[in-house]
Amino acid sequence: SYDIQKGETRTAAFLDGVNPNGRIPVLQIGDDYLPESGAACLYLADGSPLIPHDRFDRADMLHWMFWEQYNHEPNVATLR
Ligand SMILES: N[C@@H](CCC(=O)N[C@@H](CS)C(=O)NCC(=O)O)C(=O)O
Repeated sequence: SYDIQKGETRTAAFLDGVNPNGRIPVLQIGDDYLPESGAACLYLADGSPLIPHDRFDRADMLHWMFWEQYNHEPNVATLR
């Protein structure tokens, strides 16, 4: 884990090796690192019933994921 209050996601090691964007969460999959919470959700839910088969429902899932990133996350989730 990384303590963002101590700047642990802004070290050269983190920026070079984990996420050049300097932010968490980052999902580690073996030797690979996957930044962005939406990408992690998609990776973990892929192939499960959480991803709708229906074309519209799948796009509607993305509608809420994009809404979360554009409206909720910058205004509420990262506010400090
Ligand atoms: N769009 C990214 C946002 C990630 C983000 O903003 N993470 C914040 C914590 S909630 C962070 O790592 N802040 C540390 C910093 O900016 O130094 C996601 O959804 O994963």
